[in-house]
Amino acid sequence: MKIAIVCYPTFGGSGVVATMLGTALAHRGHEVHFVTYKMPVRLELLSHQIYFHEVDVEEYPLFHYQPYDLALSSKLVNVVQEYGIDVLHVHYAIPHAYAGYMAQQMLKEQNIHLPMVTTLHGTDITLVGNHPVYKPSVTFSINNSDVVTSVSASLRQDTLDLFDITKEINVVPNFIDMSLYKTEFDNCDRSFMAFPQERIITHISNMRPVKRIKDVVKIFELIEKEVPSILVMVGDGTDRAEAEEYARKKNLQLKIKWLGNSTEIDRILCFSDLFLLPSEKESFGLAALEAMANHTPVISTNTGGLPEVNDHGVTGYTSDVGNVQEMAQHAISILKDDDVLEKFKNSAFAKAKQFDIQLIIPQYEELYQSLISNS
Ligand code: GMT
Repeated sequence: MKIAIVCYPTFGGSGVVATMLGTALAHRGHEVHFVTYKMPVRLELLSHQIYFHEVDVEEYPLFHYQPYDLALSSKLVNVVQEYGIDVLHVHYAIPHAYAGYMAQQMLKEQNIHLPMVTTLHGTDITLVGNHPVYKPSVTFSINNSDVVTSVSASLRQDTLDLFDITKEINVVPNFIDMSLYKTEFDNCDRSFMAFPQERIITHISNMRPVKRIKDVVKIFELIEKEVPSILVMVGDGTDRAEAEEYARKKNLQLKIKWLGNSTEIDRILCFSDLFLLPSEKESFGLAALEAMANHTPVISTNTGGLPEVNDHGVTGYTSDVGNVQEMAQHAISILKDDDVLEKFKNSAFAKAKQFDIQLIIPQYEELYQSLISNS
């Protein structure tokens, strides 16, 4: 099949999922065309099966806001005409599903039918999309997609609760390529990061308010009093400065390493003992799954789709949003005992296997195929 994928190319879960999906589809023999404004961060290899088409938005003094959705829909029309695309898969509803719909309408005028799959990722529904400014367009784009998928059962329910949806929503969970991870538990080299007696705790996110990164520091503050440990903070965003300031006030600056954005997520997770994800909202929690694939148990909130990934008492623990005391107690119970830690590490890895890419990609292929056969 010839598949066009639209996504955000930055450090965000939806872009990472779209990039992994496209790469895996190309390995399975499909021709994949990424259409976005920048090369996706995790798209390392351009092979003859993978194409990247950059959406250029012309600066014009009259425009206070540049019309990206217009440029994207025009680019889609050009790519479909030039490469004979069979199916369009847009990740994140805003504005991708809207631009995809416009491209479909323009192509219809030329008797070209372009079926569209829209994957809902989370904040496009629970935060931004739900805002009255966007809601009518998001509702329209979802209802007019040929197939709609959501990355968790919880996000499916949120979508049905928040919008007037007439379309069926298929749950296709996020995934991970387990062939990249070792099957035997193996401590990666941690000597350059921490002293031998210290546990390594990690958090990875885009550090926006929804991630509650000050809670990460507060949880660590409590853990560190009981278990010698360091905290590795990966990512960057609006809330980083305030959390750093809090850490300084609490004299934790020597115990916390702020690494900024990184393309070496697996290398970092490989030497981690615990992953913290105290988010306000999380439709799935791809970072938690990446941690688990690296034998790292997860302390998270019980919001959104997180309980579908993180099994309470098995792969880690889940708590109510903001309950830093309980999250710290759970973390300490895992970290203070080598045997308990190893048991959690192994269970986290076993659960991650349920989300192996090999089990999920055929679900997308089947959806594409059904659309192509019906056109
Ligand atoms: O909030 C983020 O981390 C980025 C955001 C995105 O759309 O790029 O992530 C959302 O999609 C991810 C991939 O499907 C999910 O794993 C995240 O849980 C979801 N984030 C939220 O719902 C807050």
